[in-house]
Amino acid sequence: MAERPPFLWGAATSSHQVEGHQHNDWTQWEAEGRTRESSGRAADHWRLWHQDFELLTQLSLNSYRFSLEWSRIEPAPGQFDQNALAQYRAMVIRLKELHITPLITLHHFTLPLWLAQRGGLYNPDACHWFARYVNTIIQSLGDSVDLYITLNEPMVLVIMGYIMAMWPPGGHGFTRALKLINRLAQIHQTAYHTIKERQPQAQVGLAHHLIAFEPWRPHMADRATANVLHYLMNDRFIKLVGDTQDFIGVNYYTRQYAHWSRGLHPIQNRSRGVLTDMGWEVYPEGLLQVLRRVKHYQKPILITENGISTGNDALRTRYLEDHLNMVGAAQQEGLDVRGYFYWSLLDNFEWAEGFGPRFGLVDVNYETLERKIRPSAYRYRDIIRANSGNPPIIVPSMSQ
Ligand code: IFM
Repeated sequence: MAERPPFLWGAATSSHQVEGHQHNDWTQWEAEGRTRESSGRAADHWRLWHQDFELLTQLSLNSYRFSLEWSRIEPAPGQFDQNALAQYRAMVIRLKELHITPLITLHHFTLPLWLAQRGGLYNPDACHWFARYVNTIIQSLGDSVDLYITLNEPMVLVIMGYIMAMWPPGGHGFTRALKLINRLAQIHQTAYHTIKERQPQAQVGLAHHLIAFEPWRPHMADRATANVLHYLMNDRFIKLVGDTQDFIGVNYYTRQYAHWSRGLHPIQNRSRGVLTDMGWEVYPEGLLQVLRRVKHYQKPILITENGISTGNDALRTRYLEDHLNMVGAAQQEGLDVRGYFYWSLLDNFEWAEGFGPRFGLVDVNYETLERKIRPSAYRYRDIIRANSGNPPIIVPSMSQ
């Protein structure tokens, strides 16, 4: 029998949120004053990645999820920046030396400016251009990476950028946005085949943002609305891409409520339970609920993001413990959960919200760029160390 791959204990970041020094559709959006702050040098991970990778080791992580910045790699159509590719290659090599498995995201919300100026993802050639970029990466990284996420949270991208106009490109067209969902599925599928042709052993999937939807009241109409929301926001994209995903990537953060009178606009309940600094309800049971819902796809599951924005690190510790307990419970029920990536390794640029929300296992001083490992990260390390054996995950008590 093939040996079971080790559980992936990880942390995640994305290029625009930590690297700094970007030149893409988001930096343009920021320059237009559409965000609280500009990303600027962010955590300067582009320069300080060496030191950040040492943090991964100190925390006993065996995997790191990060994204490649398309605008850096292909600053002009068809022109690939060899220095950028060389740096990403060096990053992957270093991770392997440290026995850390890279999980690479190929697209995490940002677009090169040249593509944004040509209609962005609406351009019928976007699919072909993305495949060309992916092909270049596969050639450059070769066999050293065998875990890929093509798109991060496609439904969030559609809602925030193309329906609510809160992110670039600032669209409001509902019907057009629905078409974009199909386009994104096509972009993913083409990228999936591009990778698999060159590297059949690679495991390729997406990171889906899944919300635990519940009816506001135990009322038939609210229950029906919750089911519609679950279908449209959580399920539809997973179904659309079907078998072109080798695992289901789950990004889980919170629960939201459905009220029939609000239609497709779910409600955040701000008067119930503990809230994060972004006003999201902390609801660990929701993680188990969404994991149960993806069970029927019968694919391995990776929790590709789960985390909390808070200035109260004791709350982060509790969050980690409670959510990891849910992962353990899911495994006990027979769910094939193979990895957990805390969002985020570092404090990061939280899109329209700027640098205010603090998600990091590691505190970043944006004046000095000094990194400081938070106590919650040490607790995470201790849980990892206590779980070197087979699943299910067990969260040991603090004194053990
Ligand atoms: O910071 C984001 C990330 O880019 C995508 N998933 C949710 C995170 C927290 O909002």
